[in-house]
Amino acid sequence: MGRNVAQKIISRHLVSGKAVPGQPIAIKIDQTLTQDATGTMAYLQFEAMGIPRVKTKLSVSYVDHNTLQTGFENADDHLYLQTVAAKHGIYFSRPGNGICHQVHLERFGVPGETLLGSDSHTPTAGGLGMLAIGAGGLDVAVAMAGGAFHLTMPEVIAVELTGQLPPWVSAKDIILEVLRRLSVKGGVGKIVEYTGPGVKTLSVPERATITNMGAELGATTSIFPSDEMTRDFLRAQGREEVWTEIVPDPDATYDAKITIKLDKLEPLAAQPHSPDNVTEVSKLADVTVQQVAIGSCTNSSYTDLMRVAEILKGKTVHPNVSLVIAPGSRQVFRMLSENGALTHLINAGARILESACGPCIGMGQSPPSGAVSVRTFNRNFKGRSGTADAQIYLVSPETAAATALTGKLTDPRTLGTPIEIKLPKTFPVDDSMIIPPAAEGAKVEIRRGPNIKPLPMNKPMTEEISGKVLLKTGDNITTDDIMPAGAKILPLRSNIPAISEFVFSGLDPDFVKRAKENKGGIIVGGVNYGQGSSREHAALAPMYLGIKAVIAKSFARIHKANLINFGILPLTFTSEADYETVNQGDNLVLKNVGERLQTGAVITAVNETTGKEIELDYDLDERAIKILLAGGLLNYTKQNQN
Ligand code: MIC
Ligand code: SF4
Repeated sequence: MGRNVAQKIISRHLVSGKAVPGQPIAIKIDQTLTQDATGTMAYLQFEAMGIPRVKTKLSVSYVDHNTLQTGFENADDHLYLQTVAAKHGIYFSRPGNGICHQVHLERFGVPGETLLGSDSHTPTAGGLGMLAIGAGGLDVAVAMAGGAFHLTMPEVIAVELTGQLPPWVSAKDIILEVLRRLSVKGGVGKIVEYTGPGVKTLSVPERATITNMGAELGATTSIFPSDEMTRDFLRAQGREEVWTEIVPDPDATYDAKITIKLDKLEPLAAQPHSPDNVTEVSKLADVTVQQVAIGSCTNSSYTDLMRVAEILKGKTVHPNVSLVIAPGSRQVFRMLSENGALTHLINAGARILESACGPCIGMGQSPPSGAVSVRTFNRNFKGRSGTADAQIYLVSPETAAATALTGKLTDPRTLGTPIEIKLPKTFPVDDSMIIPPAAEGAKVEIRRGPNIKPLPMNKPMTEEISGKVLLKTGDNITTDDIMPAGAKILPLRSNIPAISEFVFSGLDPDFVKRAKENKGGIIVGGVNYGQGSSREHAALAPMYLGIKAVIAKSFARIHKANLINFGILPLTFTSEADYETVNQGDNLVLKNVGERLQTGAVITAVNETTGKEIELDYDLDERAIKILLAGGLLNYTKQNQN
């Protein structure tokens, strides 16, 4: 039987299990990436494993999230990351070199290989035909140590693209259309593979915009074939030798298929506060805008920013709009500077930021109270911008630039004659901001400033889990809700005792106090609990506060894996109606948990407050159960070493 692109790469990397949807599998990881906000924990975990040098083909550590350096914390982290990378065989991309996903696409991605990254947007490299998956830092540490990555074999669904994009409609509009159709949970347990004649009309950076935002579908990953377009891009980056063709067999099958007619697409926008709340930009012409932000790992490539520069050339930003632009990489920045496009941006009144995540993760540029901010980013969760009541819209670079000029959400088709920006034949390559590892790691001394605190460990699971329901949430709770980021909290990522003071702080400022008073407890959630970021701090900090279990209607993939890795039991309601019977403050008792997990029996929760009993389910394979019983993956790994 014919195979699709995802199945081909998985079968070449399969270490255990059968590649049948729903079955537990393990795959070999060729490359890893980390970024600084998740990386410090990942490397502390790697160090705890006692392995001198990474066993992957390539591992890269990027610094792109925490670059504000408002105190010593970020800089301490950077020094730790640089020295730990040099010691253990990891390439180090210095702050200023760009956003991990953009740089990885330019300089390191290899079609047909596997990439595991401690960032949910790692699937960006799927634009190159790589099987690129986001995971918690601990899973990435295990991969660096040579361990396989364990996951549930996803279904592979095809998104067939036909026709060609009309003028002023761009790759961002394609992924917004996919989000409109599939929703933020439509990709859970799935790989999204792009097929059809429309594929060859899209360049690698355009494909990468689409695979990047597959994270917002909750998908395991998204992938394009590796074809002549891929080869062109790699050639232009001086890396043609890593190219191989990977296309689906003519008789390849998929578990489901949707079709998008590119010629029928219009400029789209995701409205507040969810990436799947999508409508046509033309319907939003009345929305007055105070801020426009262009950049992030979704839309900060050379072609994206050149389009913006062409639109803004010779014009001035609307007097009521603040326009900020962050180029995705130093390569992009340099090209804009050398060809004069940067001058157009500056002349138009843009505020140019360094090449980093910046406002996407709330590191500066929070909009004014109640403001509308139009962004080319990938997430518009409430509060993520740093302004609790801001309204964030997600759009293409063309729509963002048009909007910056008028001060209203503007359909770029109103701009008139279309602009055409071609991918350059050669990109200027300069890897001097990527530091190769030391030849002799043993000689490198690791620098640990006061912000680098030791890793807290969990205890093995107890047979009885009991405690208060400390919080009951609604559906689609994000990891930004659980463990917020932003300029105040992000610098504490290497200091779990300090960062745990902010768990659920946006949603419920008293949560931490309650958790401490009760010495931990249980959280109750709705559908798709933990969507969004890969940050394991959303599991690690609750673990530190004594959270023993999360009972939800359903979970997002990465967050569920992170809960397991840190020994927090993820359970689901056998009947969703039972969600209604549990209230915040109720006391729950779960008996014989370990025994039940091992025998596959349902777990019963006795609600001591109401006297009611409810049944709880779990979707955990044998390995996950062993990890939970051990109190997390680090304990489990240690037990298995002895
Ligand atoms: C994000 O976009 O939320 C982040 C910040 O890149 C996260 C990682 C993190 O929280 O450090 C992600 O997407 O995984
Ligand atoms: Fe950085 Fe934003 Fe991309 Fe996350 S989504 S990696 S914060 S640019």
